[in-house]
Amino acid sequence: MNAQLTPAAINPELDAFWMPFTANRQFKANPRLLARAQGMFYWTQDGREVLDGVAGLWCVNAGHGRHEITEAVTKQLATMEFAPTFQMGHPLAFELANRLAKVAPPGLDRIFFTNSGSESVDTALKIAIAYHRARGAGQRTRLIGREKGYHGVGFGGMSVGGMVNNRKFFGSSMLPGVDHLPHTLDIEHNAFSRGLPQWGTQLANELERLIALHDASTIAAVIVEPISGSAGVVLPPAGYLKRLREICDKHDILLIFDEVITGFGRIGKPFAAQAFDVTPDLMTTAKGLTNGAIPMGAVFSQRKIYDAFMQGPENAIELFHGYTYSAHPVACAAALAALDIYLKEGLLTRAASLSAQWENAVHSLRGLPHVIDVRNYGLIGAVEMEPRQGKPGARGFEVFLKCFERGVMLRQTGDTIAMAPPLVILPAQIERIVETLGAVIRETA
Ligand code: PXG
Repeated sequence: MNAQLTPAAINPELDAFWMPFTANRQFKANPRLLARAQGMFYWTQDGREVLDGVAGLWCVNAGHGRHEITEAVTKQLATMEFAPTFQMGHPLAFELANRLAKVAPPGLDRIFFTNSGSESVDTALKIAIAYHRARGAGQRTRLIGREKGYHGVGFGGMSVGGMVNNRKFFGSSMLPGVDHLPHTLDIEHNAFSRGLPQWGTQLANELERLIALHDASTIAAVIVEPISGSAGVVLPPAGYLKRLREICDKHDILLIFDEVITGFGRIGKPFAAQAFDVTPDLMTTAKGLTNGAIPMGAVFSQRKIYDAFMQGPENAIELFHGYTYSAHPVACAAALAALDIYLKEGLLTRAASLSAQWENAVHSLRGLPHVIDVRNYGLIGAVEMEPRQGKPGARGFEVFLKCFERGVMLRQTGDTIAMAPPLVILPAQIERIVETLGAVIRETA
């Protein structure tokens, strides 16, 4: 009976896996299966070598197959595969939090563990609301996100997010009391900016308008990505994040940086907060935390926020929130090993020394057919192409696919190609990424 209801499968062995954020039918008709990885490369199931231009999915910052992580994980699995962190603890959780606090932006030295970026975001939003309540400002429950923002797929992150496809299918199931700042992508003023765009700092002042509309006394937090990746790489205009910080300070509103992509060295400092010299109250991370090896996220909190919860009877739970796998011992082992590699090899700042070459390389694509913008910062790059008439995303997908067929894996969002290679990339590999992408764009109508 099922067979009559569903179209005949081309690859029945691929049927059962409902793939995330994927055109399932298109993929299963022409699958791209990765089987092995080492260093800067993947190998497909049929043995083809593919240069990884996007660090897996913005997470494998130290490159693939790091034996230090494998060994730490293997050892931890053999020693103690699981331990609860509700009313119990294990040493690696405390060690990891202490070590992370040392590389964190100033004051962000209280750390809550999660299993993903989405969980980190929902955790940070809940902490922000509960923090105000703990200080007697329980009416501060509103949240402000931004158009084109991506904060994962939980109900909280979806609600403060601003990518329309991630929202529209879920109807009215959004959190109430959420508003959005305008996004900062302005090709008309800023096309082909090298590094941060100069135009658009004043867009931060829109926060004052939303505050005037709702009154500051109702607003808990503002959440933004310092640089957004998912929406196709959107950069903050110079001075924009500082302005957001000033406005939040003036009105006692918490500022949350979602550093799931920018964290762990992506833009030349451990975190974007340090690169842009703007310190948030809460910072969400995941991805590079374990080099992508084991799922894990972390929310970094200013001490004043943690301290605000530490009141009432000592036997009372201060924050009614957490996950079975918060600070999972195997994830902690992976994160500690990843952090060792990052520090030993200088990877948390390596992007800074490569960024000039990277910038020149990606901007060499300016002037190619259909290219309407090139954006870069640290080891992040994007090339935006004009959409085909009536077929948004088709050109982007074709370019992505041809690059993959020629041995370079990139990310496609609509007609934008995003690049974010492992931070161990060699100069010659930067050239290879850009040469392949350039050749493909030249021959794609
Ligand atoms: N916040 C930000 C800023 C992100 O970039 C998340 C939260 C959610 O993380 P999890 O671990 O729940 O997926 C992300 C995730 C892309 C792409 O194509 C980006 C992400 C995930 C998948 C694809 O750019 N970012």
